[in-house]
Amino acid sequence: MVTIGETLGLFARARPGVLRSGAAFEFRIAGAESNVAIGLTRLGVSAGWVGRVGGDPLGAEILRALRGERVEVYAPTDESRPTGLMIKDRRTPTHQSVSYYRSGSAGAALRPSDLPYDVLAGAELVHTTGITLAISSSAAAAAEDAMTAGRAAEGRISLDVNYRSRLWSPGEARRHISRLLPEVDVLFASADEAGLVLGEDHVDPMIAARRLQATGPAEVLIKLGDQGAVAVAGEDSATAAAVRVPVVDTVGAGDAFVAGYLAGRVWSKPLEERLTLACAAGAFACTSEGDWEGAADPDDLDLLRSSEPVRR
Ligand code: KDG
Repeated sequence: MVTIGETLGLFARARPGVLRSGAAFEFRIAGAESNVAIGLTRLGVSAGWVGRVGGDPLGAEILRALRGERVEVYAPTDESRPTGLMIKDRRTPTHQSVSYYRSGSAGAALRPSDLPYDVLAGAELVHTTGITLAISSSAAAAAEDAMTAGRAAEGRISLDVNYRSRLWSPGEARRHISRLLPEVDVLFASADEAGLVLGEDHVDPMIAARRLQATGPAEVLIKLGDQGAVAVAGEDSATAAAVRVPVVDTVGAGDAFVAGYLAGRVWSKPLEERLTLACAAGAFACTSEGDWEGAADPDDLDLLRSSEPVRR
């Protein structure tokens, strides 16, 4: 599996409170597509990430962290641009807000000539998100070329809508994503994102999944957060309840869900099992801080069924 997108340096407030001088921050990295790649490698599926980083400490940390998670990295270092940055403010224990400092970043300068075409030709699946389509026209062109290369080699294409209102308008997102749907095999969306792409609000999730399927993707997954998820694949359909967990941080749960589903696909699990695995992986990611740090390995998923607080 190969994912394509921008990975950012991330400064996250260590404790809830007002953002003022003296506030303590933790330094991490984050990016929807590399989160998915890590989610896959944690589950034991080999995965690569394609991007571009600046020749700065943030870029170096991205390369180190992804390689440390056994992700194959295909990312030139751009000495003339900074690595993009994200600041996560936590005003209350349950409320986070994100500011991006990514315009003109190395990641946004990703372009088709950066793509490892030989690797894409051997990939079982190429995954990207609406974020990569939104950050710049060259990154969107790279994502679309990667999709074309993956398809030409009979790989599958996976797209997570991942709408970010700070990056583009609903109309821009709808037009761009709708144009690509005939080329997509597996589509992930939240209920709101499904409505955005369909141009209709409050559509029943299963009906939305079938309507999206009619536009191209054979498999459509609608993520419903603490309500679970629904899926259609060809004629099949499935629903799964959310797994109840103590929630620490929900950011990145959607990426872990995607990784769980795609891992189930590689392992040729039936639709219902793929969806159950996706929900378990998404839930597990909520139990720790960070956009990818809580991604589950197969043993972790057993913990969701265990009532023992300490294993010895
Ligand atoms: O899905 C979580 C991502 O949104 C996060 O890790 C950072 O890629 C990111 C973004 O652009 O918001």
